[in-house]
Amino acid sequence: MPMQTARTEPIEGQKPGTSGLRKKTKVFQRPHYLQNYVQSIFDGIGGIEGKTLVVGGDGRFFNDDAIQIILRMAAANGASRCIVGQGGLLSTPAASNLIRQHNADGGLILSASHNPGGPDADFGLKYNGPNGGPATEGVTQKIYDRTKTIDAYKITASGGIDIDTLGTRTHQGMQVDIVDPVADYAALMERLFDFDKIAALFKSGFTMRFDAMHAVTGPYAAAILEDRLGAASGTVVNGTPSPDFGKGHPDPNPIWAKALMDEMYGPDAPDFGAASDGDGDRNMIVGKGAYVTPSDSLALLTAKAHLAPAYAEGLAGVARSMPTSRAVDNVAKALGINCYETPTGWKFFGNLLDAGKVTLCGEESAGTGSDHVREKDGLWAVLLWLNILAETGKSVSDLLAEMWATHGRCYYTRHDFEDVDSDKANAMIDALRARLTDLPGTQAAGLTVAAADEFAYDDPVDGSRSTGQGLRLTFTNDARAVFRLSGTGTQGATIRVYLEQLESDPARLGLDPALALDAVASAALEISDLKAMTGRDAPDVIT
Ligand code: VG1
Ligand code: CO
Repeated sequence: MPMQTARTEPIEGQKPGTSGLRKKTKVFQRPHYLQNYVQSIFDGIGGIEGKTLVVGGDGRFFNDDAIQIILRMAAANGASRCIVGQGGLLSTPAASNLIRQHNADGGLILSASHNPGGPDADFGLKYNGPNGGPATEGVTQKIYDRTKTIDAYKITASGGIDIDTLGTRTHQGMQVDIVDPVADYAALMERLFDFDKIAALFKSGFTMRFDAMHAVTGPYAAAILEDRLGAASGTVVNGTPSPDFGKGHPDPNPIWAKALMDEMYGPDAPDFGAASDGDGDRNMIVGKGAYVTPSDSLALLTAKAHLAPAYAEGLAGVARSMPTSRAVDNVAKALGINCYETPTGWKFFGNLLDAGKVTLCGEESAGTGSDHVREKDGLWAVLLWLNILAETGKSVSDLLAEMWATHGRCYYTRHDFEDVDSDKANAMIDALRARLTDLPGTQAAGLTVAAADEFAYDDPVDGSRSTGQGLRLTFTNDARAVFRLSGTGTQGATIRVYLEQLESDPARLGLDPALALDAVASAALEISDLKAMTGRDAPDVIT
C-alpha cells in the first residue's frame, strides 16, 4: 500500500475538553496538526487495524478537507471500513446512532458544536467510542498522552475520495460507504415517537418554527418535520448548512437565536418554536411567549415522557449535570425514580445509560437526550415535546405552569464571562476554593451561605472518581450558585456562574426571572469577588 510517513511537529498538547479538541480553525490547518491529533486518537484507542469507523461533521469550514485527511489516514492505519455521511455531513446524534446501528468500533465527529465556524473561527474533532458516546476520561487521557510523544503519522499518498455520491467504494484497500446522513436517524425517531399523532397535530393547524441556525440539523428537520410529519413548508428556517453558519453563532439560546425569540414573543407567534446548534445535539424550546429553560425542559420531559411510545413503560432513572437546576430532582422524587448528579459533559451519562440506570438525561446548556443514542440530541428533544403536546393538547405555557404548581419553580440563569485572562480566572477560582470551608454562615446580598464545596463525582458504574468539577454554594433560602471554568472555549478562559432560586410559594411562580435571581446573582459576585479579581463588570452572555 503506498504510504507516506511524515515527521511531525509538536501539537501543543492540550487535553481534549468536555467534547473533543477545539481550536481555532487555523491551528487545525497548520502543517501536520490535524494529522498528529488523528494519529494520536488512532494510537490512543489501541490502533484501528481491521476496524470500522463512522466519520462525519457539521459542515463547517475545513470539514471536507479534514475528512479527506482522516479517510487517508484511516486507510493507511489499516481500518477495514469507514461509514461517511454524504457530503461529509452527520449530526452528532446521527453519528452516535450510526456507530450503534452498524456495530462500528467508534467514530470521528468534526465539529466545534455551537462555536462559530469559518477560516477565522473554530474547528473541532472528537472521538466517540463503540457505544456511540464521547470518549471516556480514561480513553481521553490515553489520546492526550499520545499527543505528547507522537513523532510520525501514517497517510496514503493520494486523496480525492468522492464523499458526495452515495454508495460503496474503496480507497487503498479500505471500504468507504457514503450513506444518507438522515435516513437511519429519521427511522430511529419514527420508532420512538407517535408520528401519526404528531402529524395529526400539524394537520389540525398547529404551527411551528424550527431555526436550524444554518447548521447541520437543517436537512434532518426538513426531512422529519416537513416531509414526514407534514408541518407547513417554511416551518424550518435557516435550513441549509453553511461553512460559516451564515456568519452566525449556532448556539440555540435566547441570545443567539434572537430572531426566533422575537417571533415567539411577537403578535403572530406560532404555537411552538425550537432551535438546534452547530452539530445538532443541543435544543432550545420556546412556546408562544414562553421560553423554556433547558433545566425546566428536562424536568418536563421527565414528567411526561411516558406519553411517547418509547417511554411508555416509564423511566429507569434520570441524570443531570451538577450545574443543571434541581427542577428535575423534584419530578424524579415524585415519580419515585433515581436522579443522578454528574459532572458537566455528556461522557458521564454514558455509563449510567449503558448500565440501564437512567433513561433520560440533560444539561443546563440546552442538551437533553435518552438511551436511544449516547449523545444529547436536539431534534429528539423537539420531537418528544411535540409528542407530549399532541397527546395532552395543552400549550407549552400550560404545561410549565402545571409543573411549577406541582413541584415549585426553579428560576435559573447562567452568566458567562468570556475570554478572561486565564491566570486571573484561575486565581479567582483558586481563591474561592481556598475559602470554601469558611463560607457557611457568610452573609451577602441578604442571603446566608448554608454549604459550600467543590463537586467531585464517584461513578456508580465503574467506580472512577472525577474531582474539581465546579465550586458550589447553597444558601439558606433554596438558592444556589455554582462556579466553573469552561472546557470548550478556544480563547482565554470562560468563567461560568450558574444561578438558581427555587420558589414554592404559589404567589411567587410568575416572577420576572431576572428579579427572582437578583439576590443570588449579587451574592455570588460579592462572595467570589469576581469583578475585582477579573476586571470584569458584567457577564458577556446571559442565558
Ligand atoms: C459546554 C457546556 C456543557 C456541554 C459542552 C459540550 O461545556 O457547558 O454542558 O456538555 O459544552 O456541548 P463547557 O465546558 O464549555 O461549559 V456541545 O453542544 O459542544 O457538544
Ligand atoms: Co453541540
